This record gives sequence, C-alpha cells and structure tokens, in this order.
Amino acid sequence: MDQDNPTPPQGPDKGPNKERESDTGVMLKSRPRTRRPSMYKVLLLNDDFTPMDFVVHILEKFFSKTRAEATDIMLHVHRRGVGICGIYTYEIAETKVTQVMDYARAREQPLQCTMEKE
Ligand code: TYC
Repeated sequence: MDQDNPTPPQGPDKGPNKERESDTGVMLKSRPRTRRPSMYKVLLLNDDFTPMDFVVHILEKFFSKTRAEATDIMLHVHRRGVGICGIYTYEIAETKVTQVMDYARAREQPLQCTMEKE
C-alpha cells in the first residue's frame, strides 16, 4: 500500500521538503506533508440482560455487518466480555458509539459501547 511508503515521488530537483520561492516571493513547501489519522476501535461490552438478537441487530444496523458476521461478533462478546465492531477515525467512531448508546437506551437495554485508540 502507498500508505506504507513515507516518501511519495518527488519532482526531479526537489529533495524532501526543500523550500522554493513562488513568483510572488512567497516561500512554499514543495511537498506539503500529510499524516494518517489515528484510528479508534469501537467496542461492545457484554452484559447479562441485552438479548442476543438485539446485539446482532445493532451490528447489522450501525456497523453494516452481515447476519453471519454480526452473530460471530455477538457470540465473541458474549463469551469473552468485549469485542470489536469496527475501526474508524475519531469522529466516525464517536458517532457510532453515540448512535448505539442512544438506540439501546431508547429501548431500555443496558448495552454498553465504547471506543479506544488503536
Ligand atoms: N450476554 C447476553 C445474553 O446472554 C448477550 C449479549 C451479547 C449482550 C453481547 C451484550 O454486547 C453484548 N443475552
């Protein structure tokens, strides 16, 4: 993947981050650097009350899992106590957590969803 390559191709005479002067005399970076965003795991926590079908439904609705994928994740959480629903940038992860928590609370389920930096 090109994300693994820290130095994308350069113009012939421009070394890494060499400055150059525009027509207006403004100094410009020839290769503005970009950084990959930190990624966050969205986690579901087990409890003894939330029905298994409800958790499968959550995974289908908010995490676009197939029925089979959702069932595997739900059973993993049920057996191990915690499991990963997906990995996203900060704002997407935060939105997923809020959507799940709001949806569960509105239906009086104690299901807990959190996020953690990868
Ligand atoms: N442990 C629950 C039950 O036996 C099912 C469950 C699975 C609950 C995953 C929450 O995140 C969860 N009904």
